[in-house]
Amino acid sequence: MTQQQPIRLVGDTGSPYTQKMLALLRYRRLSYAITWGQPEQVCDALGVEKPRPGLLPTFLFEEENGLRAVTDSTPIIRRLEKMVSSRSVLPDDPALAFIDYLIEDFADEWCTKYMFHYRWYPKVDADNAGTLLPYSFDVSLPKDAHDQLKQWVAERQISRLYVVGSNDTTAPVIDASYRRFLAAMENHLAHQKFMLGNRPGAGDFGLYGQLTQLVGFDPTPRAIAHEVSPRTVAWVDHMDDQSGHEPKAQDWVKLGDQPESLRDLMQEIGRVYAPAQLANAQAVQAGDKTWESEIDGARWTQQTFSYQAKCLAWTNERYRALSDVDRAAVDKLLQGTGVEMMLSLA
Ligand SMILES: N[C@@H](CCC(=O)N[C@@H](CS)C(=O)NCC(=O)O)C(=O)O
Repeated sequence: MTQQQPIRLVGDTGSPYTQKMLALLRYRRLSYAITWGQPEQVCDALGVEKPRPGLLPTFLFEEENGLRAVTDSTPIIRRLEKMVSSRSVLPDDPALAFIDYLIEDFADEWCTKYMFHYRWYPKVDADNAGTLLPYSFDVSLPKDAHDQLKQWVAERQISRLYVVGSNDTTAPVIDASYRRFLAAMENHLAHQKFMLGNRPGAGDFGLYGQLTQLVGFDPTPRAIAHEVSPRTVAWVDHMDDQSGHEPKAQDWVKLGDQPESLRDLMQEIGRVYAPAQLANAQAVQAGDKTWESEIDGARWTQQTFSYQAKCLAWTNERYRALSDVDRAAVDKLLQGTGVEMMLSLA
């Protein structure tokens, strides 16, 4: 598959998935052209059909019949790998590739709860985001328009906190998970530069995307990151541009040779993400619009998402596709972490 470069995309500075993909494009040395703005407007201007749901970032790929607008960073990463194979972010070793996929999924679907919660739940952060996001849409916005947009954005996003399950009951659970996640990162980065060795995988870019906001945009999670994991703060700056990193095949560290610290990260996935994914998938199956479960000893209620049930099904498909030897390597790492329970779907 070829693609005329630069690769075009539309996104926003305050969007973690936009930052995930920009850093990935830089690392992969794929030339790109980003338009900061709303994909709907860009699609309208180009006469391109809008993707549904409309999400940031939106890529504009040249296909046989012209430009096509495409969303969802995880499959887009795989599409880019088919276009250009060098400087891959997908480990060749299937067991390692599975763990990389798990980390990317956790970053995209759970760490984004940290991001959205801290952005809009604490007053100081909501005020910061309300002020800055309208300027991220238009830096020259006149004051009156800014005031109006600030109010509109803040009201809209605060009213959507329930979507990620952020409320008074779950706030301490999200906070405790974020701190444990950072502690695991601190420990792990003391051993190696990236999650699975000395070259970044798709999972690193997923985590990076969320952390650009947590460390770089929102004051409360930034202060926590500086307190709990200064290595993560420095890592975010490095991940931003890895264009000069020269990866070698042996830079992926086999699962059996990974430092013990990788397990801490797996443990956090098993502790919070696995029960959430299972409860959500059950709710999708039962046709329930919301679900409730116990996560980390507290009551958790949130809206049901069919997309996240698909994520769980994909993870299970990948797990089942592993050879016996590779599955045994994955099982050895995950044993006792709680992740196992999300890998037993028929
Ligand atoms: N799974 C998608 C998620 C993208 C996503 O949720 N983007 C957010 C912004 S960071 C969005 O566009 N949300 C819709 C909205 O804000 O209306 C991906 O990986 O690209």
